[in-house]
Amino acid sequence: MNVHVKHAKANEWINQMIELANPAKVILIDGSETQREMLIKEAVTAGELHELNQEILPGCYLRRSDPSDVARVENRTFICTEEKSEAGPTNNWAYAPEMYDKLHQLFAGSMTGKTMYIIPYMMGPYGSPFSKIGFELTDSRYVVLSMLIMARCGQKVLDELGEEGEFVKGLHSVGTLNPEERYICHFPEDKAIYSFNSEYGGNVLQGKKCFSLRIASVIARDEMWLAEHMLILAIKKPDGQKTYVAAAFPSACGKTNLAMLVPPKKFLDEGYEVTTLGDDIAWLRKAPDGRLYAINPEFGFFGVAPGTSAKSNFNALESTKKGTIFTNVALNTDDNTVWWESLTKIPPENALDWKGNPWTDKENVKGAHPNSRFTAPAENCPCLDEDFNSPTGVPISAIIFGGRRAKLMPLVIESFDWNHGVFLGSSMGSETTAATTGKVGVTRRDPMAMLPFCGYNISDYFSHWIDMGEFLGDKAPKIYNVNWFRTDDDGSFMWPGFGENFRVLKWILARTEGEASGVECEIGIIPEEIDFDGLDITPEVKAELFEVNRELWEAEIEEIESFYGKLDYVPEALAKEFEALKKRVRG
Ligand code: OXD
Ligand code: MN
Repeated sequence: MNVHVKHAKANEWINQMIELANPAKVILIDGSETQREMLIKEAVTAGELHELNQEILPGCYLRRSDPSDVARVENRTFICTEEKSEAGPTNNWAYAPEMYDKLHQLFAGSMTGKTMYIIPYMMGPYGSPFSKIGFELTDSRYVVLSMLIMARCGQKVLDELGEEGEFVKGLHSVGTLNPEERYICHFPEDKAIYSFNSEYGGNVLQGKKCFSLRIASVIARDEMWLAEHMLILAIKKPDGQKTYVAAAFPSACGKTNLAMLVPPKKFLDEGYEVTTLGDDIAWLRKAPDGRLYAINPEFGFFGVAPGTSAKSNFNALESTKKGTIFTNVALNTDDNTVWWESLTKIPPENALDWKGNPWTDKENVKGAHPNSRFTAPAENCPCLDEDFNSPTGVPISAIIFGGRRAKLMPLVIESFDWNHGVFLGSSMGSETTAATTGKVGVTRRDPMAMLPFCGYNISDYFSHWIDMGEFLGDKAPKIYNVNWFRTDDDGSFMWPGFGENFRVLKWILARTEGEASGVECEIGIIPEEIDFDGLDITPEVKAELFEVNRELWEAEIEEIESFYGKLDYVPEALAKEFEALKKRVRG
């Protein structure tokens, strides 16, 4: 078996991998519609995909995964380098030569009797200085069909690669799905990714977390840019002027909802509009005009289905109405469509649960897995920004960090300056919910929402952020922290969230234009006034949303101390910020 691409180095490596995995057949993914349709047909015939009602959901399919393979596996995700200090204390580290030996044993003959698909893919728009190319060699048709949604793939990518271009190597095999021997491995020094024994998107759609965050963060450090776990959105003012914002939130904080937010009617009537560039990842670079520009390297949305409804996220739901692969949702057998918790108030009468069993005990059994997903083409999104494919990207005026903090963080604060903003990002935390694994209500430190995604030592990553501030100088975006999840004494959310979050964006927008005032407090700048017009909340609640409780901040300082204490080092600029915070809180 043998394949030929024009790029000599890529060709050599691909053929080595073919020899190693020993597939019966090799298919190069060319990005054509004919080939995609053939693969869908084969997948349906093989029982890998279930064809949904093509009148209601044209081009849509349902996939049921192995029940043991439904989420990212952080404990089986490795950064493999020569030195442990490269990976740092927040990553699982493996000595690269040893891990290569292990993987080469696992992959030897792993595709015997199967087909290897060679996917040339590009993260980022065609013809863009931001974009990067990879190959994923996989034995899964589901992965191929998902990658065709999530990334730009095929001959056009090979054309961009040419004979000398750089590329990231990627090998994936479904193996036996044995969770004990599951490996999601990154070799930043060789720009290589190996995933074995999983077929879950976050583990094996290598363009996403593996390349666009873990490997790209290392490339970004070396090339002086940022690869971040951020959505990108645009706010259009009634006069037509657009401002772009990037925002990082840990998983389960409503990132996709914010990315596709529909402003309250009052603001729509005034002529405001929000458009979406991305819901998960941003690559940000200094452009010739000195400002920070961003692209979304992805081509689709890999969103959590439960909780998505016409009310919570109309645009996300619309995005799933054609050409979408649903994974681990319930099947409505009355009309052969899909269902998940909160899609509608009343579940379908006749349905199969995500495992494919008749769904009878609706009280105690979930119809859809809590991490069930839709893999939907971005171009379906009704509010997709017109610059989604722009090779130059969009200029970012504000960076927002956020998390779930029941009592601590105000609705919004602006950082005093770039370094203080980096401090806010570096120390940010989010309280766990039932949807994430582990204990409920525990604060997990998740700096810049990158804890599971930073491909190198987190201390160096913080230093890199500080350096980026210097590099951007006075053209650096302003940095904010938001918290939609503040609760009252009964544990109820005080802020309505969803579309109403637009009010916070509007204040941020005004700040970036120097048109709104703020008040300095211990932890940052809070709004003097925010547009609450038409919102039914009491003055007490309004005040409480911005309250800074010194006792809680004292406890937070201790937690940050303990988190910083686990790092290899704290960059001087951040240590200074931390000292300044302590003084302000205690002063
Ligand atoms: C995701 C995640 O799937 O962050 O995007 O977990
Ligand atoms: Mn994510």
